[in-house]
Amino acid sequence: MSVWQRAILHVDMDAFYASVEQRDDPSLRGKPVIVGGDGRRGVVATCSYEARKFGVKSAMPSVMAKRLCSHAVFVAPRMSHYAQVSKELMEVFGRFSPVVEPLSLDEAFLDITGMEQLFGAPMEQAWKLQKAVREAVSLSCSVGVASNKFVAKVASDIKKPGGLLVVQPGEEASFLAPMPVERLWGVGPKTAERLRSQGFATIADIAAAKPGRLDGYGVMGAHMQALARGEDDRAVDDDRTRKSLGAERTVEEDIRGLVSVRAQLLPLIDEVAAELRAKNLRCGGIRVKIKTATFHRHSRELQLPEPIADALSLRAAIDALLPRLELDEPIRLVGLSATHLVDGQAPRQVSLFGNTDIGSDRDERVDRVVDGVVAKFGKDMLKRGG
Ligand code: DCP
Ligand code: MG
Repeated sequence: MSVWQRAILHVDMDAFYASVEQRDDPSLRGKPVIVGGDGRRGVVATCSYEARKFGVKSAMPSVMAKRLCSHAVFVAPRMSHYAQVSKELMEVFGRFSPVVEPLSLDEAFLDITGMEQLFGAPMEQAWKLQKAVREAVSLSCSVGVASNKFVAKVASDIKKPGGLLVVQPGEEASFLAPMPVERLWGVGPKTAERLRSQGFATIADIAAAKPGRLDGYGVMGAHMQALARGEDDRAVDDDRTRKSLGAERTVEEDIRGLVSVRAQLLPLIDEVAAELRAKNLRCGGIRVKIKTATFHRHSRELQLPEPIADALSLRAAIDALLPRLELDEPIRLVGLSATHLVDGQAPRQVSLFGNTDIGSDRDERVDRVVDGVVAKFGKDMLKRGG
């Protein structure tokens, strides 16, 4: 019998935009290729592995990239072309599992639990997927397989490019142990610095932290420790479970940092809350997404202890979620989605948020009154303070 209670595959294309450009123009093959703007204010979206040898990286100013690798060839991004290639990729992924969660144009999680009969052991499935991708689009990808999403994602990254790594069930924690704390989801450069100053250098240190030592990080503390121990029970979120509604906004000038992002999200919260109530729904999760100035998308999701539909609870949930996003790059779009939608009439549990007031019926009633006024007099009549 298989020891795999769950098998999650993470696939991520190698140097995606740059590899597409090298594929389409043979004269670029074997050369350091940078996809991005080469003007004075240009930014590197990505670069070929030949350019990475010189230290060139995503999100680096092009001016600096030129200094590191003066003979690099710059190519302007062709976003709609990459989106088309991405569609072809997702079609290939769909042949390997009915449960596919795309994370961006070039990566996805596949739940391959119980697919051994069809495609063989996880290692074999991963290998077949790499082969199918190469045959369909002539591009290389890296694949990781593990018992959960987090470990699978790290596994796909560790042997790039062209990597294939299967972390056996039970080996998750020892696989992660020697890695630096930045590997943990939600740990950006600032949090990493703080962790190191407190003596946490590796993931093993976080896994072994005594109760209370991570309290200063709020909900993130427990979250980090679970990941560090190789525990992550989030499901692969395919179309059926991803039923959501949301709102997004492109900002006029790029913004950066938590405070600015939060300010952009506040009006979206009211929109989403109003739509939930108008459709008589509550959400069991929220997702915040951002798109950077280089069109890189990234998102974080929070599952709520109970479904909510009022703006105050949504706001509290977003404040819990925001510290988990990487907000250091310039950002051009922010979005908010309400996920895991449930019938708004369903009976409610006793509040699991305790005294924090998330999800209290009173808030929802207040919001309904607001909805009524807005319906009568228009949006600008009422705005929440603070
Ligand atoms: N991207 C971007 N801006 C960033 C990071 C990425 O525009 N800051 C774009 C370009 C990438 C694509 O998203 O080709 C996929 O991102 P990855 O992080 O997967 O990077 P690559 O696929 O380019 O390289 P790797 O081989 O490291 O996956
Ligand atoms: Mg990639």
